[in-house]
Parts: sequence; C-alpha cells; structure tokens
Amino acid sequence: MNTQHSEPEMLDALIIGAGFSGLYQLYCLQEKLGLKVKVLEAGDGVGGTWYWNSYPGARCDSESHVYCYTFSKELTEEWNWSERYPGPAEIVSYLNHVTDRFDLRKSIEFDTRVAAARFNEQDNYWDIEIDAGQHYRARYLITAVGCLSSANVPEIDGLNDFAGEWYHTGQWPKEGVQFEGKRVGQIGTGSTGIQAAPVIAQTAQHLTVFQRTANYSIPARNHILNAKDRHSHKLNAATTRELTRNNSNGHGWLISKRKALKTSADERASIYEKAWQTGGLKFRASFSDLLISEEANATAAAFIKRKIHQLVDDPETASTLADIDHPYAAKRPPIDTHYFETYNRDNVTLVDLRKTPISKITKDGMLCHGMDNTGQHIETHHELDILVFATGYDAITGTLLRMDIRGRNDLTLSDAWSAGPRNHLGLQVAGFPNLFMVTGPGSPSVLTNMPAAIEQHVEWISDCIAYMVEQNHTTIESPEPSVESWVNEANAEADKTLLPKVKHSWYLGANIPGKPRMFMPYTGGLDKYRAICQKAADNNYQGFDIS
Ligand code: N01
Repeated sequence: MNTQHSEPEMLDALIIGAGFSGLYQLYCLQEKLGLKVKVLEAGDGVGGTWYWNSYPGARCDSESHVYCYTFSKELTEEWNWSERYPGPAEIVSYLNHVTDRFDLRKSIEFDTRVAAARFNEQDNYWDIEIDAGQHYRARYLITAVGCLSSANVPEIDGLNDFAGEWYHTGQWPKEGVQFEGKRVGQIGTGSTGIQAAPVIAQTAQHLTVFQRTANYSIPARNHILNAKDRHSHKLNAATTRELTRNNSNGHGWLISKRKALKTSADERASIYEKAWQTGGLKFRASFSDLLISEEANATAAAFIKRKIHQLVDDPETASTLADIDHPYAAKRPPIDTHYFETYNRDNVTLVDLRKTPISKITKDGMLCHGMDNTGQHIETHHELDILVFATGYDAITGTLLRMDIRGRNDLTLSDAWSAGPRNHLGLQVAGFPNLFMVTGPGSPSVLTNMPAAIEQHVEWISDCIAYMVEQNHTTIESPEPSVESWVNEANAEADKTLLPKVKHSWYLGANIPGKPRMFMPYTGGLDKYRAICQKAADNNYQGFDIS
C-alpha cells in the first residue's frame, strides 16, 4: 500500500458506496450521532445499484411504496411515486432528493473508488486507499457496496473479435443504446434478461435471445399510481412500516399460512390464478410450503408452465421456455412485463443453448453448435450488430473481494473467505475489527425487500457504534467461534428450504467459475434475524469481542 502521501484525514467512520445503504448509514452516523463521516462512491452520483443498472426495461420488483426509507415520516409524506414498480431514473431521483433533503452531499466524494483498506493494529483504525493513491483513516469501515454491483461478463471465446457493440446490463451507458435497425443478441434469461428482452424487441430490427436455463416469471402488472393509490399508501404508511419490519420478507404482505398440499387442486388453482392476475413477487407467498416441499413447489411450477404454453404461440418455443429444471423461486424469481408474449413477435428468436451451446463469438455474430432432434450435427451463425450480456453478477461478495481489504496480521478478505464468505451475523468477519458489512453474506439481504433489510442493518450498526463511543471502546470484532456458530445456524436454516438444492444458483456463488460454494443469504427471515441481532445488542454485544 502506498503510504507516501500527506497525513490522511482522520474520520470516525468511512462508508463505501452511496446507494440506499450508504446514504442511510451516513445520515445515522453524521446527522444523528454527530460523528465525522465520509462516503466514497465510485459513480458520479448517488444511486448505487440503480445508478449502474439503467438497462432497457429495468424496474424494481418491490412495490414503490415499500421500496423506500421509512425512518422519516416527513420524507414518506412528501415523496410521490409515479408507478407501482419504480424504474432506475425515479429511484435515483428519490435518492438525490434524500441526499439533498438531509444535507448529505457535502460528505460524499464521487468518482472515488476504494482500492485497498488495511487495519492498523497498533492504533486500531482503518487505513483506506483510493485509486488515486489518496488515503483516509477511519475508526470504523462500513461497506455499503450493494449485493449486485460486480458485473459478470462470462469468458466466451472471440469476444475481442466482435466488431459490433456489446454491453453488460449492469454497466449500461448513461446515454442509452440505439437498437433501431440493429440485430441484437441477448445472453441471459434471469430477472434482468426477462425485463430487457420485451423492451429491446420493441425497437430492434431483430432480437435473438440465447437461453441456457429456462426460467419462471410472473407478470409484474405494473401501472401508474393515481391520487387514490398514493393517498392510501400514505394513510397506511405506519402500518406498512410495522409490517415490513416485522415479517420474513420485508415486503408489504405476509406469506400465507395455508399449505399448498393441504388445499384441494381446484382451490389451489384459483389461488394461483388470483396471484397471477395480481402480479408480482407475492405469487411466491401464495402458500407456506412452496419453498420447503418439492411436492408443494411442483404445483406452482406446473401452474406457471401451463401459463407459458398458453401465452406463447409457437409450441416448440413454448416448450423451450417451459423446460425449467429447478423449483419455482428456488432461484430468484423474476417478474416481467410481457416477457413470454415477446416470443410471439416476428422479430424475436429464442435459441436453446442446451441444444446448441455457444461455441464462439465471431466478428459479426455468434456461432452455436449442437445436435438437432434427429442427432444431426448443426452449426448456426447468428448475425449480430449488438450483444447484450444479461449475465448477472459476482453477487454479494464480488465487490468486497475486488478491494484489497486486509485485517489483523495482514489477512486478506479473500484468504479469510477461501472456504466461502464466513462471517458472524452477516455483519463482521473474524480478524477484521471495526469492519461492518451492510447486507453482506450471512444476512437476509437479497431474499427480502432490500430497503427493509438495509434499515435494520444500518440501525444496528449505528446503535453499536453509539455504544462503542459512549463506553469509550475502540474495537469490536467477531471471534472465530461466533463465526462458526453463525455459519452453522445459517446453513441449518438454508437446509430447511429448497434453495441450496439448486446447484447452479448465484445464491451459492455457482455462476462464477472458481468461487467457493456457500449459500450466502440468510434464509431464516428478516423478522427472526432482527430478533437475533437485537438480542446480541441487548446483551452488551454478546458474541462480539469489545475492547
Ligand atoms: O442475473 P442472473 P440477472 N452463457 O445471474 C445466463 C436482481 N435483479 O442480472 O442460469 C449463457 O440471475 C444465466 O444462465 P444460467 C435479482 O436479485 C433484480 O438476471 O447460469 N448464459 C442466466 O440466465 C436477480 O436475481 C431486478 O444457465 C449465461 C443469466 O445469464 C439478480 O439481480 C431486476 C452465461 C444470468 O442471470 C441477478 O439477475 C434485475 C453464459 N456463459 C435483477 N453466463 C429487480 O429488482 C450467464 N448466463 C426487478
């Protein structure tokens, strides 16, 4: 680490990232506790995930009236969402409003990427280095880097030879991309690809979607909110807040207590139909046993597969789309706006990569190889002007590991996590004192409505730092036995569900070659998790070493 620069500025806390997490963390530490705090942000504006993800069709899958902060009644009262599900521009505009309303901008350094952070064991502070070589010192280092911020561009032979334009959805150019008159190829049919394809197809000359794994999707049924909707959201804001803070998923609804397997086939079908018509992630909450029992899950899967066959005109395309190899919602369930119907357009083609895998990218397209139904060898060259990678992220840990973070004895985070991202309560890693992760591995994070999980984490971290200051303590860290115990508890929770059984899932890190496999999000629910964290705090941070 370069240490030749002038004496670094000493801070109480340094926060990495100016998305939902970083902004609220700044507010709590600076405005409420009066600490000296700085946020470093790689982008040139606030927004985090939503700053980078402005791809066509991008839209949040939490409903807008819960995809927001709840800490300020005035903020809730004055902000008006325009649609059921907000898009990136509106979310970024909301976060800009929050930044200015609470006077946070003065403490944020934009265009500033953290390169390295090292714990100084002698004086108990973090030494943080940014790309330009400048240093900061901070007692506490808080990563608020988001769970889906490290774009994954798979290594496919020939990409450098491609003469057209190519983009990853998670690094979408701010000026947008013109698809008119262009032959576009899209790799990936996760939540992102399912949102992007219908919008790209509207203007592209032709869209070819390359599908490796078929996916479920439920209609989002997005709509413009009218004055009555908004009035009702505001009127019920306090109740909604209680609900989002005290249920397992952080959304504005509860998971049904009914079991699919204890419900008659007719009634089950009518419950699924109602949920399909209502749209959104709530479909997943139709029954309590969907993520626990394969048999129960199969009833939801069969319902959605039938819908795919009804929505898609060409039977072969419908079969390829409905040939789904995992239980519903055991991978992150997408919601869409006319995704399956998009394949009825004349300018859209689906390529089944299971039958004809990509062999390479060429100067002007993509070459796929395989066997047809009769066992004949086939080779198809798809001519393309633009290639869109909707290929996901090195999720949850990618951005943390990209920085060179070193704790005690020069231990690197990647060494500490060589067997997977082991941690205590999803908040701390053994050997890394005074480092807190907001919505990192081991916490409910991506299994919930994110702002609810973020508020819980930020408030816990802020209370903890307030306690440290009051008690005149300088270090808090998680010893290995606490880590061991939390890893076991989190694994035991995961094993109660179908989620870890899907081997090719980004929840497990399986989408990134060489990434250690460990089920990353905590599946026990936000309510249970909140109670566990609170109990530790109430018992003078039991399980943590404080000095
Ligand atoms: O990424 P993904 P995503 N060759 O990893 C395919 C959140 N999100 O960006 O399944 C061919 O889910 C890959 O295929 P396979 C949400 O949490 C939220 O879509 O690995 N294909 C898959 O189809 C979500 O879960 C919102 O076989 C390749 C796709 O690319 C998370 O972000 C919106 C490939 C990647 O799917 C990530 O979603 C969007 C290769 N070499 C996203 N490599 C909302 O809030 C990868 N693929 C609404």
